[in-house]
Amino acid sequence: MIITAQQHILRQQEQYFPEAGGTFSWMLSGITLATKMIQAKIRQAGLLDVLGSAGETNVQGETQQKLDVYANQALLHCLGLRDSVAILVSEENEEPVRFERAPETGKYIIFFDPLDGSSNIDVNVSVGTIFSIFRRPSKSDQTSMSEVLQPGLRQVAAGYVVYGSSTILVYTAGRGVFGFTLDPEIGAYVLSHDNLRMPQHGNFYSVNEAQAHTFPPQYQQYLANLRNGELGRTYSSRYVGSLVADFHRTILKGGVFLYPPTNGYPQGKLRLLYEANPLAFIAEQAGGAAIDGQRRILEIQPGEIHQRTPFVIGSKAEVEAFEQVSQRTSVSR
Ligand code: P6P
Repeated sequence: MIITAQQHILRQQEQYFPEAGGTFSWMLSGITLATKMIQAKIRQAGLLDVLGSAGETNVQGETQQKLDVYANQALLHCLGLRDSVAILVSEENEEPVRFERAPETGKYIIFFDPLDGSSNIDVNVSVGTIFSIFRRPSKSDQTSMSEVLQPGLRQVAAGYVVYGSSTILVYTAGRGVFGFTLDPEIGAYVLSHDNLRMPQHGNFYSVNEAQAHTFPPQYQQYLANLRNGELGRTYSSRYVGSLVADFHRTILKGGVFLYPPTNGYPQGKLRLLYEANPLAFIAEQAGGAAIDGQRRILEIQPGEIHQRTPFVIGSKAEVEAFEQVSQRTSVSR
């Protein structure tokens, strides 16, 4: 008996968000539709003229790949058609996209990275879409950014799609984590990972070793401990260079992913609102943990929509081991 993502989301909504009256599941269907459009383009990338850059640079100053542009347009279009969406915040757009909707209709704010890791597309490495959903505060001043800059603890749902050897949607609505594999024959996401739990510890660590000499001392000490068996386990290094692929392996196999502060990215490279927050929500819902080196990612009060953060996410054992090293290192300084 197959359970599709739409059926599952409806069931979660009836059970936990009866007041949503179908708007929540209708909104999420906008995301699943857009990701099916994106994956169709990715699967044909080598055949259609979609490889290579669009010749533009995005607000991050990064060269926009054509598929970046397509993915962003697909999500803006599909979600913009959902009346329950009040504001969209995309990695590809400098400012939030606001829809003129009354607060009782436009109830949600959605953040997304439309195609994370897109520079890997040309070499056929997995890429992903990441999304994070908040309720719009009831009393909110449309012009201010306060309704947009909420801590991750207030997310109502979050998820990602990894476009890999298969296309898998993983999401949480605060009641566990569920994975769905796209069945190309029926064009539906089918439940494949029911109540996904992250192993309490793992045997993989995932970090860009080439930058290790520029990491702060506590990160260097921690990585040395992982390598020399200090945690009582042997580890292998795995680094795809595509956040969603590295995180998907971590939630399934356990271990830890890190993007520390570096000379090039003193605040870390990854974005708080549409990369760290959604993955942190999923990790904690699956029994894992996510910190910025000191604090829970979900407790950070954002200051601006594209802000970056250091990122340590994975199994409880590995994240707690980092916190212990970090405390010892700061005491000894
Ligand atoms: P580096 C991809 O560009 C990305 O934003 C994430 O998907 C990935 O985790 C990270 O950057 C890789 O960065 O500096 O190791 O190449």
